[in-house]
Amino acid sequence: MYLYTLMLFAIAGSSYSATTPATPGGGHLPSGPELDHLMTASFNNVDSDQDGFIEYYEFDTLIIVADTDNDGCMTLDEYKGFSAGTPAIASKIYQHFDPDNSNCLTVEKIADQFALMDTDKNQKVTLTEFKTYYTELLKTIFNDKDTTVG
Ligand SMILES: [Ca+2]
Ligand SMILES: [Ca+2]
Ligand SMILES: [Ca+2]
Repeated sequence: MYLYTLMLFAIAGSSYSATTPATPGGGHLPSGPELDHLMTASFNNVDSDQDGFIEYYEFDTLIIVADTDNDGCMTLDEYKGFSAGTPAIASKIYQHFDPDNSNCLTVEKIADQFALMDTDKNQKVTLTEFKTYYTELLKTIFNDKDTTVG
């Protein structure tokens, strides 16, 4: 477990270096069944009443549930413990939402993401809407590294 943690720190610390070799569970962009499983698991994480829709309050609850020490901040470590993705993916997603590296995601900071997911604006996010959002999010995050060189 300790070694595993160290390895993750190594991955996180080198995410901007040249192409990472395909480490099992590492920082590659998931695809196919792996991606589908990740998105469905993430959706179910947030859909706390399991009715097949993410409602806005459930989106708020995501931060509150993941904030295990109840200090109002979801830190990167707290997010990793909650996320369905690998720690490497969780780190990238977290950094995307925390560009100023405050290590503190609040309900307010992610509130507008709900509107981005809910494309038909009926105040419910379906699994299909969620998958569309998540796919775009991962594309954005994993293409980022190509544009930081210059
Ligand atoms: Ca729900
Ligand atoms: Ca916290
Ligand atoms: Ca909707």
